[in-house]
Amino acid sequence: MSDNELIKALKDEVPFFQNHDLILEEIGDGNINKVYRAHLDDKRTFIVKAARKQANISDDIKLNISRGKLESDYLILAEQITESRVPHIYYYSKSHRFIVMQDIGSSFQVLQKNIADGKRYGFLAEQLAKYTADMSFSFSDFSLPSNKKKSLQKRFVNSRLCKLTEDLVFTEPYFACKNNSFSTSNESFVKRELYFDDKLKKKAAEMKYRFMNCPQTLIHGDLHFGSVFVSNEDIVVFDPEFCFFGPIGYDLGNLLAHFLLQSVFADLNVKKNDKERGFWLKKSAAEMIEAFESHFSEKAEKCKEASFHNKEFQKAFLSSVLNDTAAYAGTECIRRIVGLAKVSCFEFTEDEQKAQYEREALKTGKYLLVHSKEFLTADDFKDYLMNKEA
Ligand code: SR1
Ligand code: MG
Repeated sequence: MSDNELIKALKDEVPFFQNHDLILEEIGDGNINKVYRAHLDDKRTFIVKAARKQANISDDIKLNISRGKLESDYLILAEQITESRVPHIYYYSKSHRFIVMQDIGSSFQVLQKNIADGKRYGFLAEQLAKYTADMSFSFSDFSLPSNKKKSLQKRFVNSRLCKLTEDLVFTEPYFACKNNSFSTSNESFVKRELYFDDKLKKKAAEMKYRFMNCPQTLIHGDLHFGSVFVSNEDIVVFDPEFCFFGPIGYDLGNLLAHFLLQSVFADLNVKKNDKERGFWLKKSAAEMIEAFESHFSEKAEKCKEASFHNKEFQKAFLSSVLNDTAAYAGTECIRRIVGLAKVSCFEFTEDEQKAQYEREALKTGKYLLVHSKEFLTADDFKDYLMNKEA
């Protein structure tokens, strides 16, 4: 759909756009959608997200344009659970497949860019933990009646985007796939450490299977630092188009990976005097997991379902969530280095710096994936993170 066709559809369909002039300013630089700020003639602004049939990042990837429906449904539910730490949804167009949502304003910026620019936020770890704990608990069997959970699970079947994750995160990074790219000097390193490491490939296959067969709760499905806005006091989570009922540890693991991808960059001192920032990033990651553990256990202790009121069960459950968290942090680190969709905010002045960064981030990802079963409590993450070199 062209911009003019979109403007026409917006004015025809959205009740509060009728009788207004509007201008669309394209603001999105994402991989698979077009995102605009709509300026109305009365000075109000809204965000409009239009699904594209193929990914911006690769013409070979064809997508379903109905995915915005699940994204709006997730955001409507999350608004209630998370005290509005998501944009408000005003309208979803079934016929033209666009979403009209709240423009949260210029006091919020994308976390990924701000973290890369060196900003630090004392509240970040706690708010990310609270968001993931509140969401994952509220849509799990700890909280929902069995039949309600199953009908929601059915509603949030997101086959096409899950398949994209299955391919891009769990399959392609582990063989010489045409979508993969990395520094030429790392060719033999990647072959040895990824493509020919059978133990690693087995673990990646296990985590893929678990991603496909573990409907524990409604997850965001792509919760990286580019899916979070931050202001001086708050976060807002957005872009949950990959949402579905999956393993609780997937979102938390993705967040952990992005703390680590940033800290590896900082620890290598690519920008001078960055070591202290690397320490802050690892400390924040450890605090996030500790806060998640305590929020989730606190909720589980008060859960309504009597059979889950068992301390030993709750402890074991949380440990398995933390095993998944470590493993999915590992798969996310690996795919963001060799796979199709990279983290775009890192700048390197020399090729060897970039190659070294890739190797360190891959070693980090591998360690977490292969040793995931050793991460049973938040303290295990703290020990690892606080003693981690690069
Ligand atoms: C076709 S690229 C898709 C990737 O970008 C999104 O951010 C997701 O991470 C997805 O894997
Ligand atoms: Mg996205």
